[in-house]
Amino acid sequence: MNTVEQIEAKPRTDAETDFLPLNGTDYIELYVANALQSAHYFQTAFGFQPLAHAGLETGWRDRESYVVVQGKIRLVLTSPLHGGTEIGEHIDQHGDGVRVVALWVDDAAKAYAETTNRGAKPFMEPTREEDTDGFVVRSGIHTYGDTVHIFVQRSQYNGIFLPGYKRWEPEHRPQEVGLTYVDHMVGNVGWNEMNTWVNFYANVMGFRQLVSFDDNDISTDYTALMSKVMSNGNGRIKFPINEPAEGKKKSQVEEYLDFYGGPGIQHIAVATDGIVQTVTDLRSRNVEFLKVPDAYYDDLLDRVGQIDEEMAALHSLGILVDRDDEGYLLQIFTKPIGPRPTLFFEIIQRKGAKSFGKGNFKALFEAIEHEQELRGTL
Ligand code: TYF
Ligand code: FE
Repeated sequence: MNTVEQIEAKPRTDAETDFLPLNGTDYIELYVANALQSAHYFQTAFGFQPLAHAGLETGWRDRESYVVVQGKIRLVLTSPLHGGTEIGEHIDQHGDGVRVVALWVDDAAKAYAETTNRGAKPFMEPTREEDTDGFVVRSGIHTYGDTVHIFVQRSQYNGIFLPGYKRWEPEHRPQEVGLTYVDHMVGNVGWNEMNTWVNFYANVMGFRQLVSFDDNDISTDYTALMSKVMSNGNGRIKFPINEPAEGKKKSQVEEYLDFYGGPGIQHIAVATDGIVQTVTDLRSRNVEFLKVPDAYYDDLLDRVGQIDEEMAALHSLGILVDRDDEGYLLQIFTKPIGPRPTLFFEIIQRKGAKSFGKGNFKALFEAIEHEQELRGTL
């Protein structure tokens, strides 16, 4: 059994002192070279459903966005429509990657004021956008690298996504695979930048640190990194932050920084209520996952105790299991989803556990190192 340093396990109760109440993740926007094909990929491979579209047909001249949805997870895929745009520059620097982590709030002007007054770098002043379905207010601040947080106030909006978007109804509608919500999103930051960003989420956004691992935990024989988990007041938003550390081999975080051209989102963890079926479906659609050695399953039952799932199914699908004081979790990691070894997805099912799979770090990081070796980047 693996014990996690649980500095602050429960959502805090002092809701009235939370200066930045967040209702959840509103959407995740990726800047990509070909939004139409990316949307197709997220539909075909991951079972997202088409939701909304904006572009030339809706009066935009410089960009096009497709919005896909599964459970509460909304992805926005955005591409430029000509050269010389901020989007094109982002794609040139980073490859396809996450530009916006949008957070759902009741008051976007207040979220902007509270955070910028505490030192956040402004990205977008509170802006009211409206159409015949009502209005939203959005505002935004910068976080690490070129990543931004946009606060979305949508209580007065009944439209399909945001003003300016039209419902998108293509013929192509592969079934969902059971993804339900964004569990956490991990950021990789630069050497010695961990504390800067931990302090940013603590002081500017009112988050608290949940779990802390230091390099002794996870850089002894395998990948060198430090990881701290920041969580908002009600626990709905969890942002682990990784920093590279010196180790025997090149840190996977450093590899990310080299290829992403700086800090950014490393993985998006999406939840499911039935990971065996979800991963079966994803594998049938040829989503590729990291492979841990068969030996991982030899002592798994000793390590995690009795679980509801069939060990043989977990083994054949490559699903990892870890236990903490409150329960257990099941998780699996995709390979990077583009040409650069940067962004990947995690599929996670929580059965009581609030932690992040520390007991799997060794097997996971060895699997990542194996991929680095194949890439020649170790
Ligand atoms: O989010 C987490 O902490 C786990 C484990 O580079 C993890 O998913 C941590 C670092 C990393 C890959 C996975
Ligand atoms: Fe994770």
